Amino acid sequence: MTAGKRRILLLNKADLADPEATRKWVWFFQARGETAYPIHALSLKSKELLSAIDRSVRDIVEAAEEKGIRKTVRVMVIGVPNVGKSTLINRLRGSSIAKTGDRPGVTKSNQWIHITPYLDLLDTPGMLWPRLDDQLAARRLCYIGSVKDDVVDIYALAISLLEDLKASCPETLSARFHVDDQSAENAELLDAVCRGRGWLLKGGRYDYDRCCSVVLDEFRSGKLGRITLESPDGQTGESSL
Ligand SMILES: Nc1nc2c(ncn2[C@@H]2O[C@H](COP(=O)(O)OP(=O)(O)OP(=O)(O)O)[C@@H](O)[C@H]2O)c(=O)[nH]1
Ligand SMILES: [Mg+2]
Repeated sequence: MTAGKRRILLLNKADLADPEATRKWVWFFQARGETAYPIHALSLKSKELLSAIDRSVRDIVEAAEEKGIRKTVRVMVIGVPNVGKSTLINRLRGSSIAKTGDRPGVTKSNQWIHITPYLDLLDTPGMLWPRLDDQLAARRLCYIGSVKDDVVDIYALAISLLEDLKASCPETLSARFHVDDQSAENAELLDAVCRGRGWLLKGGRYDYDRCCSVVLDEFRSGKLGRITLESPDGQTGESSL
């Protein structure tokens, strides 16, 4: 979709990401001749981004102006579901014109939104690859809430997230979930978290539903720390999975 088109790369939800990993991603894109802007759409200062858009199309606008035409710049905002595309547009517009929500698939169709008299943004539904053969990438998209929870096995997803956390930031498991037995594996991790947080049902059974949804929610909302799932060098740092 972007072939032959100018693009501005935004790394949104930077407030949830490991700052060191974000820096590495910025260098990675810089080495490829592209500028990537880490942003926090909810508190973005619109001026900087509007200037970046302005800079990237100035030559086209000026060429048109020489012919006496005042061009309206039209920009498509694209990305995987739930990354904050509509939130960003609302922030730039200064009002809640685009529907947003804490789940994927909120924007259902394309919608042009006027930002300034000479800038329109197209809000688009989040897109995923038609097939994802890379199981690790698919799992990570599920962790971040880009895939609807009701089409995945939440139980298996929460277990694999806990396994990943145990491997890369075990202190999170003890600090947040009070799991002290680091030898727990697979489904035992859910038991350990239920015990640690006291999520028990009548009769002393573990409340797995609550456990799975809280583990995923706390990860997605940053309560488990600023975590980045992928680093450009493929390495995982202390606060990366
Ligand atoms: N922490 C954090 N949350 C954000 C940020 N930007 C957006 N959000 C939240 O992320 C959720 C998804 O935002 P949307 O703007 O609806 O995402 P979208 O990309 O338009 O999603 P779809 O339309 O479903 O593809 C909302 O709960 C937002 O409040 C950000 O920079 N940081
Ligand atoms: Mg949207």
